[in-house]
Amino acid sequence: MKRLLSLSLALLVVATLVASCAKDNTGGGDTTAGDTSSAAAETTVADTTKAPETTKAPETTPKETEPETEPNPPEDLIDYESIVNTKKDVTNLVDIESLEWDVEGFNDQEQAPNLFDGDTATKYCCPLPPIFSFKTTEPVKLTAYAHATANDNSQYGRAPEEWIFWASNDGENWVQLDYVQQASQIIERVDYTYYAFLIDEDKQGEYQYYKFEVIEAEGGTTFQMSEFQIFTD
Ligand SMILES: [Ca+2]
Repeated sequence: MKRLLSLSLALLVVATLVASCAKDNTGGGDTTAGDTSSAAAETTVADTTKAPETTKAPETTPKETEPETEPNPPEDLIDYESIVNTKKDVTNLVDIESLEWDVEGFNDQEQAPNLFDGDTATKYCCPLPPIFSFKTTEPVKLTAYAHATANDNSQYGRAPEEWIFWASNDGENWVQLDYVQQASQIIERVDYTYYAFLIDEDKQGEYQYYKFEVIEAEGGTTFQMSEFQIFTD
């Protein structure tokens, strides 16, 4: 009986010791693991917080510069004849007396009124970058416009390469009807040739003042154009 009691006691002591060891180990483990994971977590959190900050900046920069560098080529080549046949040419509404241009032609025979004489053999030819403006005799909703190359575009590439066509109802507050870059993707080095451009539906509206701003020519520092036309539906 005594033996049994001592064995039981011995077992109890061993059990208590084992339990105590396990507790210590777990406790120690917990502390160590806790410290490590908490440190790791802190590092990870800190890293993750830092990461978006650094990636955010470059992401914003390209987005902001994208519209400036993004090419805005003209629509696919539009058949000029189909525009003439399906739309109404209202170039006769241009009040020639209202025509103004800020860069003088190279001589008296190369001034802006030549744009509206119905003859591709006469042209407006001047140094870049000119703007010409005109008023129509009544407000009109343009859906297309066209311009023609002149006598020696095949040789020098003086047709406009980049331009903005503006419209207004008071001659002071302007809206953009069309903005074209890289026009040489469709305007070839040919002479006396008309090219038509559609005005997007969301840009269309009744206006009476118009302004054509040439930014670049295809081949250098000289701009020329023989005719300018406007169309409505
Ligand atoms: Ca002309």
